[in-house]
Amino acid sequence: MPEQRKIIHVDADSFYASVETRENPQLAGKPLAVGGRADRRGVIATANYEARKFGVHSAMASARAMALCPSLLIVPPHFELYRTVSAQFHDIFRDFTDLIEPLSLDEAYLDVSDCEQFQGSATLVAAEIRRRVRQELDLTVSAGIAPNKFLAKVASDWEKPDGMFTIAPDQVAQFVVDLPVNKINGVGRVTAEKLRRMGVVSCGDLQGVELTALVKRFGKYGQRLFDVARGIDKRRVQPSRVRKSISVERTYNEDIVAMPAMESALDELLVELAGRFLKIADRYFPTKRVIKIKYSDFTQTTLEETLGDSGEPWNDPQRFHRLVATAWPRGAKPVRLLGAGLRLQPRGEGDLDQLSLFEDQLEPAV
Ligand code: DCP
Ligand code: MG
Repeated sequence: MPEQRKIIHVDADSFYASVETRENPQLAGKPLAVGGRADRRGVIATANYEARKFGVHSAMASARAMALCPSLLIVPPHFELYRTVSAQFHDIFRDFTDLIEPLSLDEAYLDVSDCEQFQGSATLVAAEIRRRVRQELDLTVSAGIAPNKFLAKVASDWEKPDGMFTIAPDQVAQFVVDLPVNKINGVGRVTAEKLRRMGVVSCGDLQGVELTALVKRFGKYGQRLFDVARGIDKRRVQPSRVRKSISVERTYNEDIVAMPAMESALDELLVELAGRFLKIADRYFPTKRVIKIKYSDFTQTTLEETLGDSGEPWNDPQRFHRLVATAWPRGAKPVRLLGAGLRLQPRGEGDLDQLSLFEDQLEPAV
């Protein structure tokens, strides 16, 4: 019989915004975002749930957020504080297990299979973690409890904010049948659309597609789709995961054939990359810019450049444009996929002063 794990996925609710509200209680109940200034081309890092009702969300231009919600308050981020709070979350987690895998400052997987408290009930452990976070840190976290990482992460979103949801082993089969495929981590707009065209909307539909067909259509990811559709995910909780790079990429419905279109596609990717990077900027700094191009005939090329140490912003669009302009002629064919990324180096404990640098990055270089 396969080994049964008990995984909890914990995710703080509107994390930066909640911390700011805790520090400054008169912000409570008002639409609030944390981010860069609208008049300086800033972007939103996160918004509280009041602001989300107006359509405000992470990675949105602050100017657009103000247009959607004129009463929105935008406060600047305090990364050192978020990092401290994150360490405090982990102090609480460690009272239950050492098997903790952080995904970002406010998100982590916990493997509590060997935890003996609460007669081994992962649901009761999660409830206790939530209670302690509320009591000791005056913040709320949501939790998902399930036999694996994939389901735990879906579950933590199920009753968000300030909620928890358990998927017991004997409920998995039932749960996945109706689960929309876009809830699968990694299934973005493009993949969801491809699946829809195959008649697949839910994981139940996905179960009806043969493995060979999925692998043919999606490559290695096909196997992953096959497994998660059945609620299977064998990935272990890996305590101290070290990242080496971060990237975003997009496949275009129509191939890109001209440089101006390429540049605006790249600019969009950079906004997304900035959002992703900001979530881990306290722990890593970028060392290289990377671009990836896949041509219409599926051949591909990548090019990277080392970041100068002159304090230049990593997300300088001009530098990314130049990289693409250099790499593209290698193939001189229409482009179907474009990727932008960063090679990363973990920060040492002594690098904290550099954090103030990242406050600027909420205002992308023009
Ligand atoms: N973040 C960011 N840029 C993004 C996404 C997130 O700077 N594009 C930061 C701000 C968030 C924090 O990371 O507060 C955690 O991200 P989450 O995706 O968990 O979002 P929240 O915690 O804000 O909200 P939720 O309640 O949906 O978890
Ligand atoms: Mg969160």
